[in-house]
Amino acid sequence: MNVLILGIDGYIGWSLALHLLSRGHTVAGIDNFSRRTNVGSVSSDSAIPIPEIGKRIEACERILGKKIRFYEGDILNYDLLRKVFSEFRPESIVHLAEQPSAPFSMISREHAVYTQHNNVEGSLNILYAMKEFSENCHLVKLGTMGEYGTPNVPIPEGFFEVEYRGRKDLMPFPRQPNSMYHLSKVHDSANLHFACRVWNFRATDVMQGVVYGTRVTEMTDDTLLTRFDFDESFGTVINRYCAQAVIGFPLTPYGAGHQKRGFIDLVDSIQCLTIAIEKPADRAQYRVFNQLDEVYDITGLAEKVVEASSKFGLKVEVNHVPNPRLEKEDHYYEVEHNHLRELGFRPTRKIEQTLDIILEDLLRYRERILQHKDAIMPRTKWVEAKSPKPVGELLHERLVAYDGDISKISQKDGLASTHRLSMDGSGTKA
Ligand code: NAD
Ligand code: USQ
Repeated sequence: MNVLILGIDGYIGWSLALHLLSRGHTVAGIDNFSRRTNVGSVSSDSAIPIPEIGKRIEACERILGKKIRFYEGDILNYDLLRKVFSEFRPESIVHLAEQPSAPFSMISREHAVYTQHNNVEGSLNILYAMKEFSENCHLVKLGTMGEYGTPNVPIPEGFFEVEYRGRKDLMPFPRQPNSMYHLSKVHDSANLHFACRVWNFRATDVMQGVVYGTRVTEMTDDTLLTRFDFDESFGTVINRYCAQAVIGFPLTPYGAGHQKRGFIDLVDSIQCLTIAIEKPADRAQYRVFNQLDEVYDITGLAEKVVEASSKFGLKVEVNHVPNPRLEKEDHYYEVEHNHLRELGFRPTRKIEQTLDIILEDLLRYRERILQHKDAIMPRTKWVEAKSPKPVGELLHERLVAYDGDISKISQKDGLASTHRLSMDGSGTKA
């Protein structure tokens, strides 16, 4: 199959490219290297050195005997998309080319605007390029589990059955994201759903959990490895913990540390995306996959990393730091994730095995992590310390306290001037 990977130079994009090639697919990719630039802008670098794209492609040809067709450029440039779509004629597109960091999107107004502009306009351009050149092409779009937030009910795969005033319908599950980045993905999902409903597109919207790991099996040589970030913006929690452990830096659960998230090994993320590509959605089908393997509490994860590190003679401490983000720190979290399993997904290995592999890989690059250790501690705050709690957060707390009965929320709860939603959906002033 002709697969076009948008964001091929990235953490997941490069890993996916190597795996798809090994399965006999023809792969082309686009990248504007913004990930490299953005990580540089927060004074950090990939712990694992990654050659520039020409050398990566050369290594791929030399070591794996496979060719990648690469287009340098920005997917915000529609003329570039015209050229790529008309030359390569993709049958499947995997869209990973977005600004993926929540903290980066929260640094300033400019970072928020950049993130949403890059992500939302980029995705729209893809939809219009599909409309112009390949309506039958299947789009696999990376969304994120964070689109849903952390509601106090189980999270279904995109849709849930609602009964309201005696009538039933299948509706999109509410999205309550916690950062400007996660919010950009919600806008993308709405646009994708629209394209499937109105233009009969076929699309899979992947609500992926946090990915961890250093490699996939095709990375048989160091020049084929993918990037690995550990700074406060671009490092994700397990990868950060491992990098911290390797340099003897205390692990940094934020706040109370009972935040729960869905996680997936890089190898399994690639396995799932491959399944989505090889078993595409039907015409006019908007398919949503919750792509994760296990749910972990972030302090429990820190303990797992401490244990794994001890096998390498590393003595590691855990030091909870004030939470720079506004998020629930102790909450209910249940996620349905059956669709990919029904299509054949089976997790490759246990997290303990992967932690060993990550630590072994990172120990070789300890000096590179040390060079950028100042980029580890969180500095980007969601709100300044003195800001009052946002009304949405207060409202949620009260709803939980009153078993979801909004009518019991009284003026005493400090929501007197809040514009409340009554149960029949009309707005009422408290
Ligand atoms: P990444 O930043 O490493 O990869 C994205 C790539 O796209 C980068 O190489 C970047 O340079 C490129 N890119 C960004 N904007 C572009 C543009 N306008 N034009 C051309 N290229 C552009 O990120 P990743 O970790 O590989 O994530 C890939 C996708 O998966 C993202 O959409 C991210 O939101 C999503 N995701 C990631 C994770 C995770 O834990 N890594 C989890 C859930 C979802
Ligand atoms: N966290 C810590 N300590 C750290 C880093 C993070 O406690 O040192 C906490 C965060 O506060 C959060 C959780 O760990 O509660 C996850 O944070 P993260 O940085 O690993 O993940 P997140 O910001 O949600 O973003 C990452 C990717 C993003 C992807 C998302 C999937 O950067 O691209 O969309 O994971 S998900 O979280 O399911 O939405």
